[in-house]
Amino acid sequence: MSKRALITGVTGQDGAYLSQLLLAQGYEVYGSYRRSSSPSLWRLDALGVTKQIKPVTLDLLEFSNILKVIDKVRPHEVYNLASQSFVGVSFEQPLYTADVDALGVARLLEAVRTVDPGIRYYQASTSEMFGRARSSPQTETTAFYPRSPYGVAKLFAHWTTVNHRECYGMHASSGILFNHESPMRGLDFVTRKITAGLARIRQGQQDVLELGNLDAKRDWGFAGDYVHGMWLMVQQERADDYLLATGEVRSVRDFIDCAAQVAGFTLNWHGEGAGQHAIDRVSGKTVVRVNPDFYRPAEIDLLTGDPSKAEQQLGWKRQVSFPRLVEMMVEADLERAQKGTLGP
Ligand code: NDP
Ligand code: GDR
Repeated sequence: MSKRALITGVTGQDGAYLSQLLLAQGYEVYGSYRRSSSPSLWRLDALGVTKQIKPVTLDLLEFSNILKVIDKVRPHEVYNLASQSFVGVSFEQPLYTADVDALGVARLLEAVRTVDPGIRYYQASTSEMFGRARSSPQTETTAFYPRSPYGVAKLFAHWTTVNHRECYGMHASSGILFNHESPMRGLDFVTRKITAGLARIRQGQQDVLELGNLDAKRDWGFAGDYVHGMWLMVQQERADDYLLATGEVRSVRDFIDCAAQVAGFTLNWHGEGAGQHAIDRVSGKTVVRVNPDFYRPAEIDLLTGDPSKAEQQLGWKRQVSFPRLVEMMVEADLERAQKGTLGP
């Protein structure tokens, strides 16, 4: 008998890659999405999995809806990837973010516990919980200090997951994942904003790319590698918390330079702080500039993780290097821009 999995947030980046992975392993995959007049299926379409997924509507704000879905599907494994995942938006919508990302997780865990506490559960936790981290690189035992409503909400969700494991004996794991990107990344996140922006500029569809803090440093990996780590966590005999990261640090400016090179620009940087801008040596045009409107009320300067525990205990190893990740993203967006499918 094949295993049955329920993936919440199936329409997102990770939902698409995880669906592909589980289907390839012979799982029966139920994918849940929020009810809307036109659900966004482009990622599932791009990976060719839309028709193989059994769709169910589930909103983390609605307990009775969650309970009914868990009872109907009776999954062996639940992967909770649904969330208001944009840190920037969480400063504007802190209560909504807390309702979905914090209480929504408590609702889901309670529904699972009510229907069958034997169902295995994965929680999509985040490096944002470390925030103003006290030591670097971060590990599973580094103290948390979130710096955004998103990080605070995710920390509640993390501890709720740990608590359900310890209080009720549930097989509930929390994956503390650092930034992971792909050609399926949402257009508001900085990596995709850069690759899509440069591709549009190449095609004459955009004049200049405006960004916020170029000095922020992150640990960027490939989403396909990270969903494999999620699956490995759920397969362990005992549930636990694991951190997935690359251990490599790069600034937003490093990402721009690498992406610009793949897109055929050679950038020279000028100015300081909010006056920073990059000019393409060949065309003499300003390609990138800072717009302080994209600064956040509280920033995290640097996050980087040590994935040793996951490597040793799960046998997890990321496959895609940083330069290859950037190349994949830029090439995909250049192709989309050429076909006119990149959107505004
Ligand atoms: P996305 O933003 O691409 O996907 C989020 C998904 O959640 C979408 O399918 C969205 O649906 C759904 N969603 C939003 N609100 C609700 C709600 N109220 N009820 C049900 N579903 C909802 O995120 P990613 O795929 O990048 O990330 C997956 C998970 O991992 C998220 O929880 C994120 O916070 C976390 N995470 C991500 C990291 C990353 O670098 N990508 C790193 C660490 C953690 P819709 O399509 O309708 O908007
Ligand atoms: P992050 O990702 O906040 O780390 O959350 P994001 O790509 O939004 O920002 C990364 C860094 O880039 C800086 N930045 C900008 N960010 C955006 N979005 N737009 C800009 O114009 C811009 N300019 C500079 C940001 O200030 C920040 O320092 C992601 C999400 O996927 C979360 O859900 C996840 O939990 C974490 O990664 C780990």
